Amino acid sequence: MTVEQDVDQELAAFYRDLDVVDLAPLWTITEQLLTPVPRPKSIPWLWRAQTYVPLAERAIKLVPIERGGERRVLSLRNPGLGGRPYAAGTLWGAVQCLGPNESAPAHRHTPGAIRFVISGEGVFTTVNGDACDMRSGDLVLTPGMAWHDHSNTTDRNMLWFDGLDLPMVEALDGIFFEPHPDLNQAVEGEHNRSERQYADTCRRYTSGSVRTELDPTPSPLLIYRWADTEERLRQETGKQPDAPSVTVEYINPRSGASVLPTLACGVQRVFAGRHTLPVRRTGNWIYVVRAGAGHSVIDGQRFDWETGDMFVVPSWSAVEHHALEQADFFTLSDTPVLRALGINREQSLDTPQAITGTFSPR
Ligand code: GTQ
Ligand code: FE2
Repeated sequence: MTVEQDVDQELAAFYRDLDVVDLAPLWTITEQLLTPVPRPKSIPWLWRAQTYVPLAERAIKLVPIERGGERRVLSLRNPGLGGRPYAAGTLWGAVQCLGPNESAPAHRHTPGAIRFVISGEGVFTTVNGDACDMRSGDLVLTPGMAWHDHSNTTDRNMLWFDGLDLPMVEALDGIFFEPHPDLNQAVEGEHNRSERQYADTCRRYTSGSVRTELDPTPSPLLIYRWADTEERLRQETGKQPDAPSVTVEYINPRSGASVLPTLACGVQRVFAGRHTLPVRRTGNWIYVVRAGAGHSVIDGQRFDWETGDMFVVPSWSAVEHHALEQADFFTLSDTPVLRALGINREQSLDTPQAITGTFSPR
């Protein structure tokens, strides 16, 4: 036996001895752990309205909403995450639906949630006694540990997008959940109380910087109306008439921080026939196509979209948008956490990406 074979055998025995006592040698895994740039497990993916709307309607026919099941929700399950029901490593995204005169039971939990209505009206979400009417284009907040339930008082189905920080809170081992003692909580007074309290719209949006310190107090304003969002988009367009797109972020009117401590919401409008240059950003992003048609290129892959489609841009993927018709994206990201931790990064690229493939949804 040579000296080298001797050493090899000793080393193999050493690795076995480490393994059986649950110790791992970093030098063999450094490159998987400390990657030069983020390597999210979630992959760019898209869900078409054409596909999910009929399935949500089947769910309304087939599956009642009851205490225990709590919600009729189809989660966006990213195929990169090994079967976990998350849109991205840190974000929950889903389509929730209610049939005529149905309501989803009241509960509360540590994960925070936002709702964005793509179309329809007639549902209100009650948040700590404040009934918030939900109409097309509106954003409704249900901050962590706020009691919430959803009620459809009309004779029509309604669908909306749900976004939560559930996977992030799960990763932090911080999940708590409580059913409300009553099936539905009492509505206190007139609907849309927070909207009347914060009637001044000027501090609900920003196109510039957002307060970066993590603010554990959620926004006291629970509903942001599409008419106000659209007005702010119009003002931004006036300020940058030649830009291919304008972006606004919804903010907490009291502090100037993101709407929830963990979640940032925004709207990006891309003008007809225009395209943006690629950008890489940390944080995971879900895009909901509120209106328009076109395509986006994510890490070289082309994703065609139209109204109601939803897609995921994982951290540090290069993304650019091409609008055939004027497009409005609602966006959800975990950016506030990256901002607060000082690890938020962005890189602009100055040429469009070469397209290496086209996504074809199942
Ligand atoms: O509406 O309360 O999509 O608790 C996931 C968890 C929605 C909700 C979701 C929830 C809800
Ligand atoms: Fe909930």
